[in-house]
Amino acid sequence: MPVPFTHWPDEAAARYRQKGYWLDLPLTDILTRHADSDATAVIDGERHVSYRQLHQAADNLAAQLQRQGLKQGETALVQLGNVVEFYITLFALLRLGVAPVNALFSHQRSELNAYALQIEPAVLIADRDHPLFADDAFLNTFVEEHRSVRQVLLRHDHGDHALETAIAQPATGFVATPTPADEVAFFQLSGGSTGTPKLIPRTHNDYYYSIRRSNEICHFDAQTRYLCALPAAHNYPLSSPGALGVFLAGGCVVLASDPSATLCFPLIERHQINVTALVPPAVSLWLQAISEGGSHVSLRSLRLLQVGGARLSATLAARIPAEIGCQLQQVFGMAEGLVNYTRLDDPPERIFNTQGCPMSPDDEVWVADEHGNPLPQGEVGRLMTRGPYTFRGYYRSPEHNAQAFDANGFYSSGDLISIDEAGYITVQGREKDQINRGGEKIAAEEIENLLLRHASVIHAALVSMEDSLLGEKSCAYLVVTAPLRAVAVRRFLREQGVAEFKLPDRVACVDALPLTPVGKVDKKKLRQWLAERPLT
Ligand code: AMP
Ligand code: DBH
Repeated sequence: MPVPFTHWPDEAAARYRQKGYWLDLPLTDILTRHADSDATAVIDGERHVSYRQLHQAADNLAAQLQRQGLKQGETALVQLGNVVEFYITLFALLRLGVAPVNALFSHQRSELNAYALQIEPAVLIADRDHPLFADDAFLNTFVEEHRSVRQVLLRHDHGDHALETAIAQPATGFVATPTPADEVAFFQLSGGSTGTPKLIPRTHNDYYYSIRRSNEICHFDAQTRYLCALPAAHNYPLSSPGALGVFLAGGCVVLASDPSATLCFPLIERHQINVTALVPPAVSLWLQAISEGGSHVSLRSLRLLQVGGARLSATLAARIPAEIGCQLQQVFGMAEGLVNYTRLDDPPERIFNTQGCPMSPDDEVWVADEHGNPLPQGEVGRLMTRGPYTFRGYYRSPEHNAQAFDANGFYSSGDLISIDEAGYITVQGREKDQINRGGEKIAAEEIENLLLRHASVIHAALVSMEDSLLGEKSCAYLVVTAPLRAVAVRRFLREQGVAEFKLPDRVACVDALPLTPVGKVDKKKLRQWLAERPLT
């Protein structure tokens, strides 16, 4: 049984095939086409892994999982950081036709449980280096609560569960069983705006096209040496063009566990990195490190710096070529599909001031007013889009889909944008109830629900506040029955098992939350309060 998802209408699918966007090839073609190459595909610390070895390792793992009874149409929950095993596992599961959710390494109990509840995974693949899996306490509860899980593999495990052992078993007689190219290959994670994190089904056809087209625009080729310093599972460093773009082109991916200058600068010099992808706060920290002059490392090999995930100010943008000495590319994308790039030959003003234009000629993007009607060119309104690699529905979320899509299948991303006469987009704001903390998205409702579990909390509202480094941080406004300090609130949330970046940066206890005329919490007013009376 294939994983259920919202298909594109037949007419659209036929058009995308006819135009050569959908090739009916599995995503694993990205790797199998290089199966005989001894060029280095991944550098992870001191480990250099060739394409041949990567391909072999993925098949070994796939064969081992197949022998243990894993089948096409099943799902997997994976949590691996920026390590070569992440790509080995991804390709292994794709070869088997098992669709993974790749949780971020920063995710904790709450997120993993929410994903597992939705996909009912047959296998869990995680890492002993993650605090959750350092001992068996969480693992035991997890397999107890999620009865679908038949198999557990752990990186850096010394016992029966070792992922490395499974990867080392030769894949004799293995026959790959990928899902059909127009079925779900894996799930992407949405930044979300609802109580439960939403999953985005991505097919081989749509994802492969987005990667191929990204490579054309970003000029990735066999000489590309890409530093992956953002979370490897995230859509941006995975597919825009990201590591999968590099593999398709036959280049080399170098892994870094975080985007700090201390870690990344020496890697850039040592491995002659020529392209990388950052979020705006990391750019600020890189510029600071350069201006402090403490680093004697040369970044001369770096030719292209992609910046996306959150709004980049024009001031910061202009400092990139001037102070880092490389070209800037703005990337405005979403795990749901649509990705916009400034083009490499765009004039500097366009690169500094816009978030680029859609990558595909068949991306349909327009701007809607609050009633869903099209606005004249240049005006600010809601981004509406559909196209050859933009999904048609969140996994098993009919109520939410009814709101997120219009009757013609256009997805409303919750971003407020304007489009100029050349078709370039500027992100002007956001309508969705989400905080973008330096590229890490927080769904307000998810945290509010957790806050309401606290015995002293009667009402809770999470809103964004301006921050000079991260762009936005989060502030929790609480109505309480007994005084609550910020440390206690954060401790409570940590105990609920939620990712650290989602903990409120500030907490304010108030007598009542402001309401709109219809009685909803007035978040605009709350943000106004914050701007007028910044909390210390
Ligand atoms: P996600 O749903 O987690 O994939 O996050 C996608 C969202 O990130 C978009 O809808 C935007 O709100 C935000 N985003 C991504 N790239 C940019 C960018 N370059 N500028 C402003 N916002 C961005
Ligand atoms: O923020 C994002 O989700 C994002 C940013 C840039 C993305 O998914 C992408 C490029 O593909």
